[in-house]
Amino acid sequence: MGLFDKIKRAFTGEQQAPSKEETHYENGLKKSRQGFGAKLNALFANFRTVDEDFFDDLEETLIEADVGYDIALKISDALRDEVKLENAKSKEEVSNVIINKLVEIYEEEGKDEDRRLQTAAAGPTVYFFVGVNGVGKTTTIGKLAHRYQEQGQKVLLAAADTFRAGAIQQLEKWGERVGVPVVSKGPNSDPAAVVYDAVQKAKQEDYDILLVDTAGRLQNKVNLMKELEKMARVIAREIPEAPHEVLLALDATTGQNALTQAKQFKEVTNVTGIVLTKLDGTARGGIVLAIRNELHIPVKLVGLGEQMDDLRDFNPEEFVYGLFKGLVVDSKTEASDDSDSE
Ligand SMILES: Nc1nc2c(ncn2[C@@H]2O[C@H](COP(=O)(O)OP(=O)(O)OP(=O)(O)O)[C@@H](O)[C@H]2O)c(=O)[nH]1
Ligand SMILES: [Mg+2]
Repeated sequence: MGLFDKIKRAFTGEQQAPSKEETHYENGLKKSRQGFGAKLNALFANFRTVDEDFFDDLEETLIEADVGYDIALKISDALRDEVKLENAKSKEEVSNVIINKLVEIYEEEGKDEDRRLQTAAAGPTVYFFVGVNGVGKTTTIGKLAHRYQEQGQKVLLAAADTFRAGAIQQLEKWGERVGVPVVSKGPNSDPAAVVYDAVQKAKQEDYDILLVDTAGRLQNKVNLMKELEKMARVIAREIPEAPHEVLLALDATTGQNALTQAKQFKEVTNVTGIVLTKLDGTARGGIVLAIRNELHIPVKLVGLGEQMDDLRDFNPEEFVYGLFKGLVVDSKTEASDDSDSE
């Protein structure tokens, strides 16, 4: 069943019981769904006819939901075409065109996307985490360490954020909580030296996976980027095909700012995947659509909370479904005013 059909079924109450994963996404996306849904519902509440005012309002609503300027324009163009063809007049038809088009653009942009995390054919797999301060790198490493540990893999962490006071202890705390060792040196030591030691240890002691934490901030941006390049070089010298992933953490609550960060990191590191954190804390899940449309770097993992278990592989279908599902249901119950009562 196509994604749009699935969403339609949810509208009409014909959907099957959600899987466990669906439920997790739905909980994590509650705010986004309500925010997105509330915005589009407000738009439709004032719906009389599709005129220039409506197009303006639509574009504004979509931009506010963080889908990005590009997508907002594409949607309103698509709607213009449908209106010309007289295929969209009623509120329901218009809303269908919008959602259908959003899903279509999203699927089209992502059709060659590989979301799997790459692993080494032999020897340790190395994942290198980058991102500005506070986005959730260290937390994601803790969660991922927990996941691999549970799977019976031998996990090692590298505390290469030697810049921020407390960063090493924070990672060590995760190491203790999860039960995996952490390679560290003192505060302000050379992060590349930490990485070197960690890679050596991972090779000599047959670790399956090494997760490298890095600083989100140095004296300035140039220094930070240079430092990241240096670490990546050290890793590649010791294990030629490593790092197997350069994972950029982006905070979903920062909206379009996250896109700017991604473009900057993309220039200096070979970012292979995005970890979109704090999706549970934003009402603007449209950022996922903007990322795909503008960056062409796959979102591979999503953070849905602060706990060890709150990390998921990104499942675009469940995500988009979660985003629009409430909308469909809400438009059905438009007669009543308490549609936000979940
Ligand atoms: N709600 C929520 N909070 C998160 C998530 N991921 C991380 N956080 C919180 O965000 C804050 C910052 O996370 P860190 O992991 O320390 O971020 P960082 O990128 O390592 O930051 P620096 O070390 O300063 O560069 C912490 O309070 C985390 O608990 C998430 O998916 N959801
Ligand atoms: Mg950190």
